[in-house]
Amino acid sequence: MTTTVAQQYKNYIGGEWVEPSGNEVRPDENPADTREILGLFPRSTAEDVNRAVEAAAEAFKTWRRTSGPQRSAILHKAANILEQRAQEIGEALTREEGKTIGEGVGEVLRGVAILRFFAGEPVRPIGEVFSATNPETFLWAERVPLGVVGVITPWNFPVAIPLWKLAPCIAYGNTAVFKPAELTPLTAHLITEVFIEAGLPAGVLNLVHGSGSVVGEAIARHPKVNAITFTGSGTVGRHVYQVASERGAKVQLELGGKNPVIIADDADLDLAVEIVTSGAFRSTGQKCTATSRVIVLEPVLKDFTAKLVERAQSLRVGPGIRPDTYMGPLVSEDQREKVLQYIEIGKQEGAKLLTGGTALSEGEYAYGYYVAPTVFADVEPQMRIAQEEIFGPVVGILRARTLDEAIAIANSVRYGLSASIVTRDIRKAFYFAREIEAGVVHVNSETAGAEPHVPFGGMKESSSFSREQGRAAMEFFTQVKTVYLDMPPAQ
Ligand code: UN1
Repeated sequence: MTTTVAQQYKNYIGGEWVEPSGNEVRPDENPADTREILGLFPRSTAEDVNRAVEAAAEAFKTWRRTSGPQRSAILHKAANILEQRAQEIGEALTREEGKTIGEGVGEVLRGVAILRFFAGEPVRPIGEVFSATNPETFLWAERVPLGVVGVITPWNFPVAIPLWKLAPCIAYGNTAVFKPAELTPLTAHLITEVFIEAGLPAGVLNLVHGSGSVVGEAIARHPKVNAITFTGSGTVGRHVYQVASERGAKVQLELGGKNPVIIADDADLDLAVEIVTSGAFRSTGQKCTATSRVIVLEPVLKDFTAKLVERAQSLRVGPGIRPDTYMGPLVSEDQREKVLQYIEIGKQEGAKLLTGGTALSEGEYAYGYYVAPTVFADVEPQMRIAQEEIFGPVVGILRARTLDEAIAIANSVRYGLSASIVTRDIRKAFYFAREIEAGVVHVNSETAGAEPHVPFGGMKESSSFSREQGRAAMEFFTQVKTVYLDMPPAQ
């Protein structure tokens, strides 16, 4: 890899690529090979946020009045452009975030599906008609936009998550100030290009690069930002919630998870191993929906554990750009440090390290943030590695004597995002679906993954009750106006 002069990128405000107010920049590095710098991105200031919010507020005046079919046409066009650029943008995603090329291109195609779903929304019903007490009254309730929405997104799905926020935001007539994660600005830039090419009017989407503590904070505090949708860590999310809700803004949070898979004593163990491997190690475990606890019924504990360890050891770890790689690097040095610290904590707590547990830094791993797929056994429900989100390729095995005990363990965490059971017994599946505290429940499939046309979100500390994606997205991105229209007396 030779070092070339990195391109300097800009913000996109009011329909133009603009220089940030300051001159601080941040290099965007490839976590699989840190010698590669993908670009230099602005570390913007509150002044840049202010410009973007003003542009979004100005654009809202006309965008809210554009017709549904018009908005629909732009989103359909964006979907087609993104589809044409899937390979290119998928590769950029892999080089920037580290996930495998299959996952990178797959995520872009998922973005296409998200855009297509939300392209349909402006031409579907947006309200209800009621019968009023007075027969001369025409009474309806309609969904209207909120205004300027702050869209703050994480690095782990740098195409899908921005799109599943921006597409409904725009579809329902709002305008956006988009602050992507500092670790993945290039994909945010490319998504913005797609919307521009699709003919989105100036000011409807504004992109401001920079840190959470400066740019995110300024968005949360800005009086003209009517709503904020945030996906990221619990600590930051709660702070955003406090700051923004205190001034009366609407806030939506999608936070962490500590997602369990229960392996019932009748489970197909090969299927169970595939479900856990994919859930725990795809995207290097960096999904809020990743599997991090496997709760295994005693009769199958020994067999399942042996098979999982064998499978984890067989995974090809390497740069995501190589087609045969199963698992890429962690996204950054900080994330790798955090994961390695949790591995130490697990060992100190008395969990048994069965495989992995170390950074990989020799040979082809020398310039990347790699950690071997890691499996712990003898994990107890109250251990920190069983309670706290690790966000890396680490999975812990817990034992249970009964299904009730397994479900009680599964529910014994602060989070409630996704959960799965592997069983052939429909009674167990049904009982699990009823008792588990999770916003997304799977039976015989992995904890990660989300279809674009159905509600997505968690219970307990995983979300703020509102759901993303599907028609459920409308609840956050709109408000209700009820209109009583009385016939005036005839002249
Ligand atoms: C998925 O499992 O494919 O940040 C989606 C996250 C979640 C999205 C997960 N909000 O990982």
